[in-house]
Amino acid sequence: MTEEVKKGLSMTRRGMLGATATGAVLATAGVGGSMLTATPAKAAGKYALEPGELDEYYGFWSSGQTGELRILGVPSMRELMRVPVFNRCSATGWGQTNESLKILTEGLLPETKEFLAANGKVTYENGDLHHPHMSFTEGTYDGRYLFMNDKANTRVARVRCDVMKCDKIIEIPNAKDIHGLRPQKFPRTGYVFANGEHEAPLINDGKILDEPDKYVNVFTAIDGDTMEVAWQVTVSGNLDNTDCDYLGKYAFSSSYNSEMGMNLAEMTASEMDHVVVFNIKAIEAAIEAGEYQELNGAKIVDGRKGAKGNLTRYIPIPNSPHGVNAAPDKKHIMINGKLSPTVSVIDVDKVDALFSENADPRSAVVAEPQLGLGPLHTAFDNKGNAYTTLFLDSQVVKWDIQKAIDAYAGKDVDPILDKVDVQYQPGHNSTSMGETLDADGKWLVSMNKFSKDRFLNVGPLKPENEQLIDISGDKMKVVHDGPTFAEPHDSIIVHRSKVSPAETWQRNDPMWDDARAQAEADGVDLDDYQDTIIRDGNKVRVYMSSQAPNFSLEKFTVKQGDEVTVFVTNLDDIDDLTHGFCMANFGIAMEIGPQATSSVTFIAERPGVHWFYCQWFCHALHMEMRGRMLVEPREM
Ligand code: K7E
Ligand code: CUA
Repeated sequence: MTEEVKKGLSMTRRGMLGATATGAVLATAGVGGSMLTATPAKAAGKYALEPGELDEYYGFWSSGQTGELRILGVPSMRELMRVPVFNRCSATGWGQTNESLKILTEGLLPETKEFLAANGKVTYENGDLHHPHMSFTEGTYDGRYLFMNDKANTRVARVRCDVMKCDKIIEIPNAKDIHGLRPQKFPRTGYVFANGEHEAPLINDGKILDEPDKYVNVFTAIDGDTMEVAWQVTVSGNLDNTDCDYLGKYAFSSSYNSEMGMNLAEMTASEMDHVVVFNIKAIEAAIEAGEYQELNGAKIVDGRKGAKGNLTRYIPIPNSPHGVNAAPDKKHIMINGKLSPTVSVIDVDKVDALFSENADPRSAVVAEPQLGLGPLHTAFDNKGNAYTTLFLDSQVVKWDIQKAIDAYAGKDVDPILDKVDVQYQPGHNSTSMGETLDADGKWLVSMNKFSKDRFLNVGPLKPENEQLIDISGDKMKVVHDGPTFAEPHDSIIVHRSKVSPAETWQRNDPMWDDARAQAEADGVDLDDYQDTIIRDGNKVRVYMSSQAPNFSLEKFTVKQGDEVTVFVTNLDDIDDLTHGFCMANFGIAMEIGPQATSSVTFIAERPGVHWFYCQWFCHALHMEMRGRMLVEPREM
């Protein structure tokens, strides 16, 4: 009997004995990913994995003003990877390699390129990534892409789940500062809906300045397959968060400033703000019929309050709503009150009448439970319960959706089932598979904005705290504190059966199409590797490969002032054999994954001997993995 089989057998036997065996089950289930179904439901409650055990879920995390995507394992809450997106990365060369610069620049608006050039830059160097969400097919994750917003510079990015790298970034025209973002759930993604948060003149060329009554806000639907803007809708009030139903009919965006106020007093003046309902089919029909204005390459329709037609409706919601969350019952959309202690529950089926019969918009609201102070976001289990963060109360409240509806209809029932303290001040929360039809009710993560005294003091800037909560029982139980650097805005918790990243790159990956085309033009075949140095005026292209523990070129010579492009192809084809290329004292470093090609361009303005080395530990002789760039001085 092989060890493998023995382990499998003992796993099965012990698995039946109860909770003590969950460790063994998880460990075995992880091997090769072939026994995913062996992971038992009773694993909920066990969050501390033994060394070598794998998590049951991927957590995809935003990082707010850090600008990257993070991958955690849930329930262990171990950070597994950082995926640079809107930021720059010293380790991988994101923001420096030609491959990443293409992605970071090609989707910028022409006016932005000009503006950046005037400031000596080619792209934005910061980002504010709030909302990462995976693509859907038929209401559940399909493991193709992750989409995410950049509030700081009005962009939307896509990460490929096969390699966990960003492959597209677009800047959204006409809108200002993309905040809420959600992919279409049904029939598939499809659209990625993106809220412009801050209002401004639609043509923002300086002719209109301090005239807020002329500002508008813009909602955008992006085609997630092509990463192009499909259409836009102008709206009244600003747009905060967004979500869409499971039927493919409507998207919903909250507005905390229906007043279009410019200061805090004005923004919070009225008792009621609103949620904007976007009628997807009607908008598509208007675009089809040519009833749009074209501006900066985007087709815009008018969905402002009082606009004719059936494109939008405005449902009044108590003061300054924030999070928008679609329940996995396919029927209810939660609008979180923020300044109001309530969550307003919209029945999607009742939304039809707002459009077909011009029914009172409030008739779509079927519950509005008082939950506590500062409700921001709501997550769901598979038992009809909702979990709402209470920012001011520093709690998560668990409540029964049906009971809330009954109470609103006049029944004497209390929808609140449980409250748990979190440390401190939660913003988003997310449950395992909770934003899909496969919500499973095992885990909830509360992303708390403050950690205060929870960790060793590291100075005035503190980490934030994301807490893991076991929701498998009647009572919620906080089981883990996790400090994180700025800022765990939002996350999704995805069962590992939904995602299957590659172990190595494919040699013909589109990521280096440009490098491949250049190589071909230079007579270099990237698949049948030969070292080649091409001189093309003052441009020098150096093609080399890496194979532990060597670069194929031990040295190359250029002239001072040459524009040098180094292409490195990593010929190692086993998993976890990444090399690096760091050109010392040139500020150049990049990652080259197994079977990948990476390239970087710089001006060799420093004469003399310069070492390049592999900065990614790859072999016992990793230190020896180095070579020289000899730069001949101009005068000689
Ligand atoms: Cu999703 Cu913080 Cu941008 Cu709520 S937002 S907390
Ligand atoms: Cu190659 Cu270190």
